[in-house]
Amino acid sequence: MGQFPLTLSRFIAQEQVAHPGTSGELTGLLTQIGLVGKLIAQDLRRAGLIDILGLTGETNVQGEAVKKLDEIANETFVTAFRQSGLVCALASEEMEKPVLLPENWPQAKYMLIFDPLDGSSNTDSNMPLGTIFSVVKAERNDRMPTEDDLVCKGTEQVAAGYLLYGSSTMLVYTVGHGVHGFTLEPGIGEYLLSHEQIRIPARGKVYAANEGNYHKWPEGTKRYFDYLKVKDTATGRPYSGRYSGCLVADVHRMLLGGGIYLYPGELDKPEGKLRLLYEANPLAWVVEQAGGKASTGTMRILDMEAKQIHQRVPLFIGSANDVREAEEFVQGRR
Ligand code: FDP
Repeated sequence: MGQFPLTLSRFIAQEQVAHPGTSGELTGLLTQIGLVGKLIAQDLRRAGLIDILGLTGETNVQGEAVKKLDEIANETFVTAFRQSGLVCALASEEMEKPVLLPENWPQAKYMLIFDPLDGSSNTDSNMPLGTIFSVVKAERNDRMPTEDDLVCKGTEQVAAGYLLYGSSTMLVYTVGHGVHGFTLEPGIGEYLLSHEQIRIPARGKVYAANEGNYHKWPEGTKRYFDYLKVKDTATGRPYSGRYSGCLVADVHRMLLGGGIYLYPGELDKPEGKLRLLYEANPLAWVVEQAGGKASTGTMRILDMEAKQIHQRVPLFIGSANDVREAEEFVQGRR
């Protein structure tokens, strides 16, 4: 037998020894996220058999139709974390207001912000889906956090990552010491280290975007897209287009192979579609920790001032040279 496989919990424990600042509470929290991921993955695997596909008939706070699986994934998170005693507040894409858990405070200092099921338009066609999470710390010791305390800048995150439900289930996370990926081994129900210290190539050959929106984009964004399709051997153009409709899956592809994912602002909707706190911020931190870059087109995502939980933001994320180049076009410097 080769090297003995390293489980998620063992790896986190080792990281804690190597970086003594990392708290034990955070270890429990990441393990619990892994457990929730297993429960969601199990539902997804059987979704076509147990009448949980399709819509609930409700509309969420973003005005989007809620899928049954969105609701199930959200409930799984809330139930698992309410009972765990590990966090004092939860906020998610599917809930207009955060769930505050005074019964867990002051023992639990962490707050979890998440998108329970990213790419939910993929649910009914057996395409990849994801979960995105961001962990922040309640800074005040003298009172229970409020909704405003969850609205933090990306630089304040203490852990972030995603679960990818693809041909295999993966958990990828950072606590600020690089990015590590674990693959769920279904036979033993454990996440095993499969991608240690991921580094994103400085330039890729792939772009991911919903190009159906091309005519809604500002001039600079359009010119960048046109540029990606022009032949040029030095920069490896034309790039290949690969868009799954699931942000997690597309960013994961970039993380491993390089390239750029874009959901730009539009002329009538300059703020774009994606959400800052539970989509852009956690993925930006993961990608930066792997050596990449994440930008609004004009500034670093992690430096964005957060004003509200469901705030939207344009996103350009991936290989550093690709994102830098996109910024030059968006800012009219090219
Ligand atoms: P979805 O609305 O299906 O949940 O989070 C939003 C997201 O998916 C991303 O996962 C995905 O990249 C993008 O929106 C898809 O939006 P379009 O359908 O507009 O392309």
